[in-house]
Amino acid sequence: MDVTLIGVPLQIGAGRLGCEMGPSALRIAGLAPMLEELGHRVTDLGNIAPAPFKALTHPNPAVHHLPETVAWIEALSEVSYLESAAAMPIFLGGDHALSAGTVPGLARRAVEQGRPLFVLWLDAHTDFHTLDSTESGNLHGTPVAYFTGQPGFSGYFPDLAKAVDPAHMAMIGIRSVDPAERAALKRTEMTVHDMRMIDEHGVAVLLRSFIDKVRAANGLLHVSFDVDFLDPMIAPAVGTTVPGGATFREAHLVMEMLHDSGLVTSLDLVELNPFLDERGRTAILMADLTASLMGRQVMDRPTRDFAGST
Ligand code: NNH
Ligand code: MN
Ligand code: MN
Ligand code: MN
Repeated sequence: MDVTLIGVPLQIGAGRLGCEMGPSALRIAGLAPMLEELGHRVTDLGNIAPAPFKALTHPNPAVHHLPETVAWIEALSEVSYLESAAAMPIFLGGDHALSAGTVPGLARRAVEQGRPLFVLWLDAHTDFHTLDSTESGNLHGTPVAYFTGQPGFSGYFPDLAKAVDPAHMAMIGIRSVDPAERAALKRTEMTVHDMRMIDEHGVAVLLRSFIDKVRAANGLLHVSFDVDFLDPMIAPAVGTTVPGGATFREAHLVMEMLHDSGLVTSLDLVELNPFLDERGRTAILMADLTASLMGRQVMDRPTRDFAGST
């Protein structure tokens, strides 16, 4: 497969600085050679830069770095639209505000291809705040509300070519939801699988039903992978650790099932903060999980069963 790596040194969407170094850490962890070893043709575009900033303020006084974030969204939505034409883009974050750019660009591409865009959100958080509801003002908490077309972004974030249908999304790993997000999510058809769902049913059952849905609709599948989906014991390099996350084995299983589905067309790797890492272990784990998503297996599997029993 042709794979394009795109570095996004964005950090002002998070509450602590450091995600700017994420793209470098993922490169140093050996992501490109790992993918090449699996037979992929990898092109690294280097890091992108934001569009020019325009002065912009929002009535919610908590909101910070709005002009910079908008400038990143503008640049990213264009890059993700262009780079998803012929190859699989992997966005090396950078904080999760970057998905407010990548996903709208992919949604525009999906319209052109006449296929619906589905999004798998792997995260401890739902990132479903609007500019009005965010209390931290950290805009990495807003991308899902924005790209699913919730009200309140117009005149601030760019207008969407096409909103993602919340019924085309699943969130897995959730364990931190603010009251305003909870109330807003209830009004949508979003599938939100919290950690209790994983504990009760196993992650494979939850993921398989989403994969089946994407396949039945002939959808494109974007995966947005926040480091804090993982348990902080195995992935300390993130500013917003929440205990009780996905284990090493659960995360690998998710990646391996996604690979076997053959449906994933783009990927965000976000929230890696190398300043908080322990000798690169989180960066290496993220690269390793990406390799699993891109086809690394322990043993070859005799058949790929697209009917869902993988
Ligand atoms: N919901 C919180 C906020 O909006 C936390 C968001 N932080 C994240 N999201 N890391 O993935 O501030
Ligand atoms: Mn997130
Ligand atoms: Mn998170
Ligand atoms: Mn692996």
